[in-house]
Amino acid sequence: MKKETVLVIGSCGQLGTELVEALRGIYGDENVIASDIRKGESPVFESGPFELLDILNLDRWKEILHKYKPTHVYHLAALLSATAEQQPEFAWKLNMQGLFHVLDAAKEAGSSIKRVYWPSSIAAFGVNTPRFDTPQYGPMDPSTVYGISKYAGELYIQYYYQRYGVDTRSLRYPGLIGHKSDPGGGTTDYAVAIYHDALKDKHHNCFLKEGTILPMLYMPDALKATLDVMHAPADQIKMRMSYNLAGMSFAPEEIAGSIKKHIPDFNISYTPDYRQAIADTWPAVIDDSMAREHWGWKPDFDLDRMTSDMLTNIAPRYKM
Ligand code: AKB
Repeated sequence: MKKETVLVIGSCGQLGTELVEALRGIYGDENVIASDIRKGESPVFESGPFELLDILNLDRWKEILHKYKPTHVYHLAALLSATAEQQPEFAWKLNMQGLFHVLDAAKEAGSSIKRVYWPSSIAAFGVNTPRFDTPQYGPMDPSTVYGISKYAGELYIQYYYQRYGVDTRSLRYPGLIGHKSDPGGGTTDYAVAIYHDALKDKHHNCFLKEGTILPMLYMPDALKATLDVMHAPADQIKMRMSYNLAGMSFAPEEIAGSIKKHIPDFNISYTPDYRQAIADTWPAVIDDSMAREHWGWKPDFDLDRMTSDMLTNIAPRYKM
């Protein structure tokens, strides 16, 4: 029987770095191939195979497929919401063409690529989506290129499942918060920077305004959800677009309040920029009951538990 070989595309980003580590713990270092357009600095990339891969380069993509014959592909390479608004044409190309390269490869490989994971986002929702208890199905009118690419991608992964039998799995991530690697180019990134600023300067100037409630998820929960949805038996995945997923929801002043419990003289100021307009089109609180019912999703972390874990883990970096 062929052993499982897992390929992670876009492995050096915030999620990829931690996912590669988690996958290597499950499948073995040599069986998880990390790949990205450039190599990340984390030691995790020294613990097993790493390949340079621009997913838009079809020849190189085919070379990697031929070399490793992956059974599971996690395709994470994308421009996030804020960066994508700075270069919308390239963002569309990367987010969509990259996905088609992966889906077409899975279609051609037949059953030898057993599963494909591709992340969607709360950015797939829009101003006409209910902001509270945001349902799995409802009005979807994303207003960013990133959000449009995520919604289109959701429809395409469902299409490849229905038409070609590609076993696609997907989650609509809220903002992801972790201490092992930094996010890049997202509207929710302040919720990571705030912890570093609190320890460094006891002050954070937030690019979103007070009262901007957004859904967020702590990285250990994001990893758990990703692995659980990929490992669930196919008959539990009863919905082939992307599952709503929730951990917690808070506004900047609430995360600041949670930090103040540990650092009483921490303070926050507000200078909203172009990212405010993006955040204003996103939901505040997600209804993830379908994920809970279908494959048993349940987050472990709330805001205060996350804050204490984040501060404990990043404090050593700022000790003089
Ligand atoms: C972003 O802010 O763009 C991402 C996301 C919510 O998908 N973190």
